[in-house]
Amino acid sequence: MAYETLIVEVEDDVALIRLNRPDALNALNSKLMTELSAAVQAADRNDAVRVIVLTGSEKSFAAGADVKEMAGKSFTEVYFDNLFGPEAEAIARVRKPMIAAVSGYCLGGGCELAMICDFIIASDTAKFGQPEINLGIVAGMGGTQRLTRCVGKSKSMDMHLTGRFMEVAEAERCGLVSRVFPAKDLMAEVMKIAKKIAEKSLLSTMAAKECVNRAQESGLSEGILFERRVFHALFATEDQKEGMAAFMEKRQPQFRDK
Ligand code: DAK
Repeated sequence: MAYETLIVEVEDDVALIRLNRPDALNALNSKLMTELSAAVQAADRNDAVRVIVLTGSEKSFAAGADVKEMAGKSFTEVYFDNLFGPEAEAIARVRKPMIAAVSGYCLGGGCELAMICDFIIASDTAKFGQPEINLGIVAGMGGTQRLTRCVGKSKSMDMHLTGRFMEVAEAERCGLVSRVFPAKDLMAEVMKIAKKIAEKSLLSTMAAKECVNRAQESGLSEGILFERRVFHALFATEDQKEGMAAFMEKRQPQFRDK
């Protein structure tokens, strides 16, 4: 399907979704959010896709929600329209692994979008921030919750209250970013990582994602019990038998998602 604000390619089990509003540094407008939620849901349903990569341009992953589109809206409008709520929820409901590949600006709704992904791999030019405070608003797509769970209260407060930008070294140090590569190598490295994940059993990558996400949403003992039950359940799969047999026979596993 052709999109106006995205470029989508599916190759070697990976759907690469690129935000494409270069004139606005990939600011998230309604069109982009509608298309993005449709594109990730299509990738989630597509049997040719095992991993999704979400990226922007080298200059900007996304500079936030589109301020020009939002500026004149009233409370009544954003409340009744539930601005971006359904789209963000649809993106968060994706069950396949989803990586954010971030270069340049990753601000406001852009940072929130990256945090909805399962993990963030960034280039050395990436800058993260929640600058909504400078616009007289607060984050609206999960930023106060996800950033706090990720980096802790003190740094999250600092980011949300000052609106400052965080360079990538700090982002990696505080756990917002899992790995950093030079900008010129970012996409090649991310695609290698995505393909590595695509080689695993889709049953176990989806189960692992579900278990890790439980850690964000439940107490420790409930999360541990959930993980244990998922672990037990995977013994009902052929891929578990194959994975363990391959280990003992000192060969590569041939997973069939069964
Ligand atoms: N919206 C609209 N246009 C933007 C934009 C944005 N967020 N960011 C950049 N642009 C546009 C600029 O207006 C400019 O357009 P022209 O003037 O050329 O027409 C073009 O992109 C290039 O930007 P600059 O000329 O400003 O480029 P610089 O390199 O000088 O500066 C910058 C880059 C990223 C530092 C700067 O553009 C900037 O500060 N941008 C705004 C960053 C920001 O405040 N982001 C937070 C937006 S608020 C919700 C969900 C989400 C949200 C809220 C609710 N719900 C579910 C309820 C999210 C809110 C936000 O993200």
